[in-house]
Amino acid sequence: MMLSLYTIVMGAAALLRPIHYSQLEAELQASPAIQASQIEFSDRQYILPSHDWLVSEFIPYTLDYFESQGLMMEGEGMDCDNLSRLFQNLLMISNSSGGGTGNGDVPCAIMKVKQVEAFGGVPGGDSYHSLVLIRTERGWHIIEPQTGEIAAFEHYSNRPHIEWIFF
Ligand SMILES: [Ca+2]
Repeated sequence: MMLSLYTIVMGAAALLRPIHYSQLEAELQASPAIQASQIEFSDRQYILPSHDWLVSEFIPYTLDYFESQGLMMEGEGMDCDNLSRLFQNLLMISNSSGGGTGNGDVPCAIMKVKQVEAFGGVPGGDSYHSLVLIRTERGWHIIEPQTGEIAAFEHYSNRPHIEWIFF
């Protein structure tokens, strides 16, 4: 089977303003459930993506991309951590396609949690789960890459069960 790669371009209008990792770190640590040792940044400088672009263009593109490539949950080689990383990497490719990587990476992290409460179509229980944490101009949000569901991080019920956040 021939797999084709197509990308969605994150143009200048989708990138809003620079933000330093220290601010991102401080915002996350404002939550009593999150310690500094649980957060790892790869860069110093990030740039916020447009929330509207994320919701109306990037998330639908990603779901369509997964489907078009036959990428679905199958064994440990294609499960929640893999789909989360693919989401993050597709966002990185979009930034590169738009020529914006010189301004920084998008603050999009892989988050490992114990999925105590259900979210985004994934049932609760005592299993570990991976999903995406992202900062837009409207604050912090979590995204379930399997379904595209997005919610404000402040309302995320599994916040006390976060293991780590990796940007
Ligand atoms: Ca895996």
